[in-house]
Amino acid sequence: MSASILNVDYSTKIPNNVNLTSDRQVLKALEGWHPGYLDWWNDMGPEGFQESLVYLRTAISVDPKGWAKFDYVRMPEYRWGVLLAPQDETRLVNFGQHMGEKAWQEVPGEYRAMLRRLVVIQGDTEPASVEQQRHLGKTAPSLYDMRNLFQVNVEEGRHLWAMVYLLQKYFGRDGREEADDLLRRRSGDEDSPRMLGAFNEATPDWLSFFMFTFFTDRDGKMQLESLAQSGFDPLSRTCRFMLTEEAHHMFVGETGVGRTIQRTCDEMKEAGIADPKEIERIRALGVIDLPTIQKKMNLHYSLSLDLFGSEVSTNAANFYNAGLKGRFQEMKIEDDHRLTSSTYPVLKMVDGAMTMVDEPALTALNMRLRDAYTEDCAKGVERWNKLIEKTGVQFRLELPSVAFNREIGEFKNVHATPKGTIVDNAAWASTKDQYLPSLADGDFITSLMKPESEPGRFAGWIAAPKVGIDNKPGDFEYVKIAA
Ligand code: BYC
Repeated sequence: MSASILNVDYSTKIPNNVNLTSDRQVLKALEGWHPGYLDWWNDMGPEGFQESLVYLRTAISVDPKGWAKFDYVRMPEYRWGVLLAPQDETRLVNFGQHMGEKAWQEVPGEYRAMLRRLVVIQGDTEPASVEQQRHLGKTAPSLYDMRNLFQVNVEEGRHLWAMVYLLQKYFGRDGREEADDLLRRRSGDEDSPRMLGAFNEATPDWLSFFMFTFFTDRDGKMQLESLAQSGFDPLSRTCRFMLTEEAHHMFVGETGVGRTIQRTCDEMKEAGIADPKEIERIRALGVIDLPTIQKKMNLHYSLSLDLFGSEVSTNAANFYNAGLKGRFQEMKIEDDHRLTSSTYPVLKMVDGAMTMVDEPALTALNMRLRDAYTEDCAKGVERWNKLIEKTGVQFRLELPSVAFNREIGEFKNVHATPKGTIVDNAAWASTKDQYLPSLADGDFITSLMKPESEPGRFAGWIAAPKVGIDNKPGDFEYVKIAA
């Protein structure tokens, strides 16, 4: 593979590895969109830190082994680029009714609307998350964490660019309109909200941010993996490179929650508190008690499950049949990749009871992806449990039932406890605060969110990381805060 495919052209205003200089029309369209993007970033991006120098990685290549360069950057000057994984000329459509055809380099006319919708939904989540997290810099527990937040933010910005490139290049005038709308909608706005539920929720504190990057970015991973299977090759190549960036976001979430847990358990031991349910005594130590961490987890997991859509979905079947959106790791699955006659077990509400029902595999694709997601989440939760176990504290975190706190799909009209018991409205109303963060829990967590901006120091509720970013020493100044 030649270096020119892997490396990024930084000589143009919009860094890219898709040869934009010889694609004048698209370059012009993207240059036309650029000022609006910068206005959006300045208005809706990290509040109060736009002038600060942040030690960020920037992609300089799409080579999996060495694509990033680290340096101090002011975020509005970050070089958001259009980067696609290299093209494989021999690639085929690998599933659905067009299986075996050459992968498409242009949008198939009959699937234009469907494909545009998938690209727009994916694109909409990226700026939404930046909006949700924009106020968190002010309460960062360390410069290390602040830098990680900003890294996640600029890369979500780049993921928006990735989708906007597809819209501008392949969808003509309506693609341009959609690209403008991506800058118009706002997370949580009453009149013009973001498209998917979880992206209109608040991210009020750093524990929420870590849970979001663990659970919601992991939905991103599953969805991007599925879109990376697409027969529409530019979408596949775009998503493949996005996935390499996504890994760091989930790392931030997993280690962030892990370090919170570590600190709580260490402080409990130090104070001689054995019972994790002694919430008031534990909180008095200035750390977040494990039952509250469980509640935050219940909330973010259930919000993220909603992002998979309905368990049984003709949309999902159509996306698959058309060859636009595959299954998680489609090529590792051994079957006919058409799913014309197979079935898949789906958990449904039947006569008021949760029951496994075999559904046609084609319409059960959202359920299947969600199952893979749950499995992936469970592994991370087990790693957190290992941390707790090592400290000797007796407590286990558990993913709640998939019926718990749902707004989309089979369980949207019932109330279920985290254990999966269906309860009536009155029982739900009186016990809900045991399962989900209450206002008082939120106030307590907020009270801990005091910024710590001395290099090498960490707020009292969170442990230091084991290693620095880019192997930097513990007291490295990850953000030079502008006065
Ligand atoms: N909220 O057949 P259904 C990420 C709508 S995260 C609101 O059940 P379908 C990231 C649906 O649009 C990954 N509406 O579901 C993470 C449809 O509307 P229409 C983002 C919802 O279509 C962190 C109707 O209900 N990427 O990257 O099979 C930070 C019936 O739909 C919701 C993608 O999601 C909801 N939760 O599946 C930054 C990939 N769920 O058509 C970034 C692209 C469903 O009747 N999207 N609806 O008007 C898709 O693959 C699918 O559209 C969905 C929904 C999985 C989202």
